[in-house]
Amino acid sequence: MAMTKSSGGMGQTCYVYPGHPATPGLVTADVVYNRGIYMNGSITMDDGTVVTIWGYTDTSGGGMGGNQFPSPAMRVTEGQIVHTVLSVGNMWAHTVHHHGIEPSWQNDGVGHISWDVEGGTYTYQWRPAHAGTYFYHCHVNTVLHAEMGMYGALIVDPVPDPNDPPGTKRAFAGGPTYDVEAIWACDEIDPAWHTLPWNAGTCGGDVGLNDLNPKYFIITGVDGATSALTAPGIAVNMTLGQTLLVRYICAGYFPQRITFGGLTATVVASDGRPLPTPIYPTSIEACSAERYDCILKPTATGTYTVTVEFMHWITGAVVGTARTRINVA
Ligand SMILES: [Cu+2]
Repeated sequence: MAMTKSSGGMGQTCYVYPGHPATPGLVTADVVYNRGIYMNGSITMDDGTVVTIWGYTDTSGGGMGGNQFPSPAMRVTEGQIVHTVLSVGNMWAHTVHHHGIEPSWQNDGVGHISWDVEGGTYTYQWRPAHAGTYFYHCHVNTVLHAEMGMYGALIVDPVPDPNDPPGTKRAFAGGPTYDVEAIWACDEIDPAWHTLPWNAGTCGGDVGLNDLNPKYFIITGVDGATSALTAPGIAVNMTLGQTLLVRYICAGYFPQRITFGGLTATVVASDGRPLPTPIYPTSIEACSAERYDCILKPTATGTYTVTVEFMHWITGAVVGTARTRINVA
């Protein structure tokens, strides 16, 4: 395939290899995810500021799908053959990179070593080998596109154990069971970045993508200043005696530290692999794209405030905080 510079939608598009071919070795899938693109989304912060968001839509219902942030989750079972059908239509180039999954290079969605998808559709074929917590994101002008919100959760469940009662949920084969699940993708937002165009910096100009000054700190797409404390699907409501699995995803660029309001977490897996032995830290520090699977079994009713601190990558100073709650009744 010739490496050509595309004229692109914006007339000045460097380092884009748009000639995506048919997927090699395409076989019938067990699961299909259809994804489109939006670049006209927004979220409203607790102080009223509206920030532009880009992401993937779920186009399986026909049409373009809604503008969800984070993008709609994918959930598959270990060993399944999965197709992610990315249709960019007449949008500029994007990809889907299933972070932590290990597909062939043609299906890895890393534009610079395979191809960007510019115009039309590409089917990513992949097969998860390890149960755990992952996420998917765009890998075109990655520093910007991931910041703009082009990511979603990717959960790989183990094959159900035939000796388990039906409906039993496990973090991984032979791993701990859980009753309640939280998926917390923690991220920081620098509003200045969210005004940049799709190809900002790709032609070599300095557009400031080395200078991150976040003003907002979010949990799974919701402002962690106040809203995430009670947001449905983020704040956890459980009863005493239940077991909670927190799937913690560091979706930002600054290092983060999470604490669970006095609850003791048992970290059972990281980055899609079980730990040899669980660890019981009082806090967990995570770097960009790291994931930690944490089991929590509260021993008393109450409200526990979960705190995520975002630390400057050079000074280590805490530059922001996001919070949510675990309510145990
Ligand atoms: Cu993109």
